[in-house]
Amino acid sequence: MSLLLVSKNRNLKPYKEALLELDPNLDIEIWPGISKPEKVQFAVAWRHPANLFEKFPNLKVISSLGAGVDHLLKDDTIPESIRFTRIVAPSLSGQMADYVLTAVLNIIRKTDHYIDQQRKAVWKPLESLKKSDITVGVMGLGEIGSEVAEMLKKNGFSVCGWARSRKSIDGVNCYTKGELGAFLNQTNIVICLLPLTPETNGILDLDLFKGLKKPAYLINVARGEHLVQEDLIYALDTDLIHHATLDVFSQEPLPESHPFWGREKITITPHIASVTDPKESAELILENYKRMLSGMELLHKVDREAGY
Ligand code: NDP
Ligand code: OXD
Repeated sequence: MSLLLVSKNRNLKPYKEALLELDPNLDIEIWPGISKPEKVQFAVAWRHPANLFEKFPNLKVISSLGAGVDHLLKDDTIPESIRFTRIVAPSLSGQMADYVLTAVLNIIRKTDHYIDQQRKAVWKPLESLKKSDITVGVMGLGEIGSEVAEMLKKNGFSVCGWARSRKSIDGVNCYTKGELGAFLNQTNIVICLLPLTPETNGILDLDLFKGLKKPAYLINVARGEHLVQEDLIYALDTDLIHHATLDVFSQEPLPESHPFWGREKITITPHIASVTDPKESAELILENYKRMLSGMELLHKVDREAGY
């Protein structure tokens, strides 16, 4: 029995080391150097090569190496019988909460304007937005979004949230899927923390931007495909949206020629809002590996039908 680690863009050695530290007897293969594909029953994947999983006749479970599973779900060569799990970990939510709080504070304290003014040697105090005048809205109140909403509330913001089902989070105004309009009407700074599914693909479009309370701002930390890129540029040019903070893009790395790079009203980070920690993930992966081997219920299973 062996465990396979596969990624086209992540260094997997720290994950292998963390797993072996927990159990030195584990048999771990790292793609592409796989010696015995028939022994692989459990795989851990992040951006895997196309058709890879067809080569493992005894594969039973694939764990995403992150919170998102869209990279697995879009591969229709993976048989229905293979179960998917994902990483749900305190440090993933914690890092995301820090990133979002930083981005929200940068917006209300106009940090980008001051950075620009410094480059031009301009000394000009600007009026900050008051916390009391701003509502932050979180789209997606799952493992990460709910923690982000709670943390914003603790930091003195008015917070509302939107999810498929009704949520109850202390002090947070929660809306359900059919109440998107009411959620947007309340929201100045919208944060996307939805999973990427056929329903949420392209959800950050001109209609959504028009529905936001003004002044309006966007923070997208979920997936690039949530955003209709030309709608964002139009919304920024027409002041429907004042500023966008983007950590995720439909093409990563974002190509050098992409129009987002040159935009003053866009802040770009390279998909670093929240990154899985090898030690923390290794514990979860090993737990699920043992559960699979002993026929027990897996942790953090993905509903392949719902898409998250
Ligand atoms: P969860 O699966 O725990 O939560 C998803 C939330 O979205 C749930 O509240 C769910 O509602 C809601 N949702 C799903 N579909 C819809 C819909 N059609 N309409 C309204 N609400 C919907 O995900 P996580 O919190 O763990 O992660 C969220 C996403 O964050 C990931 O999928 C990933 O894309 C992104 N991410 C980005 C990172 C980065 O570094 N930029 C790092 C980690 C994650 P309900 O609760 O009712 O089911
Ligand atoms: C994740 C991510 O889904 O890094 O964990 O985006």
